[in-house]
Amino acid sequence: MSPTPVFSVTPEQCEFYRTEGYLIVRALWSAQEIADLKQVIDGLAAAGRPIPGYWEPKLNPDGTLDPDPLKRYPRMLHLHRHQPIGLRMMLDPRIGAVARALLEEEPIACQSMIYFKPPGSRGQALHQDNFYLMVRPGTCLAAWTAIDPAGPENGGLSVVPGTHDLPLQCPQEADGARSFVNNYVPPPDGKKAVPAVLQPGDVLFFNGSVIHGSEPNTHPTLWRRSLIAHYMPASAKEITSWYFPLHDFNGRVIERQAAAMGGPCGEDYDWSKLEKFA
Ligand SMILES: O=C(O)CCC(=O)C(=O)O
Repeated sequence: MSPTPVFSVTPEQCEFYRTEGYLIVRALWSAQEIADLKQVIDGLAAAGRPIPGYWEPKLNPDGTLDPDPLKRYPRMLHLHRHQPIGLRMMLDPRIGAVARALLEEEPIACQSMIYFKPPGSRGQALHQDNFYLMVRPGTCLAAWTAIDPAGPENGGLSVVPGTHDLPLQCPQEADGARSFVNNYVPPPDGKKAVPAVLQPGDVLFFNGSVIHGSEPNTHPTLWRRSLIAHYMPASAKEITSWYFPLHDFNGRVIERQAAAMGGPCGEDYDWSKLEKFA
């Protein structure tokens, strides 16, 4: 087996991340690695067997499909806990090298998940990830890997550049016809979301305060699968306990305090907590 290639981030890339709050690393994964991942997740999706707590598709007993494709193909949580390839990819040294360079310290892995996003799926309204992870002090870092080509035509991800220094914003109610999550954070005045156009194997890294999200997949045939992992700086003291156990890049379990708020990334917001948030 050939050794994993060394991966480095240029000073210009780090500077771009510091100014804009995100960075696209092209072809971090090889075509073969993406094909291997696709084979595993497509096999699980086709089988449709629930993975309790992590993936619970709704199959109509009469074999008919719900008009909402996300019922049949919801996102798959914590891939690293039930599929060896999920753990390998979450703790891959190349991801570790980029995360270390961007965080400017040792990263700790918090989660991994798969979005299938078949044609006709709703998107996820603009939001900030640290609203869910509640990493403190500091914020989390996302690594969003394109499994399929991803762009505006199939519900690719968009980011609002330069929003990484914003504090967590109080969410508004999202448009449920376009977003499967009710949490919406509008871009601040003068800023707008720009699409990240990605090829399979490209990875979009972004800071957990960056406002980002996706529109529905309106393409008639193209899926928009992605692998999303989150990391936190080793100096952070707390995170929502839903992400426990955390891992360092050697796979060792790392302990941190449980934050009082937060929950699974992309879960509906409980509006009764709004007062607590403010
Ligand atoms: O992939 C998407 O469509 C949305 C994912 C996202 O925004 C997230 O995981 O925070």
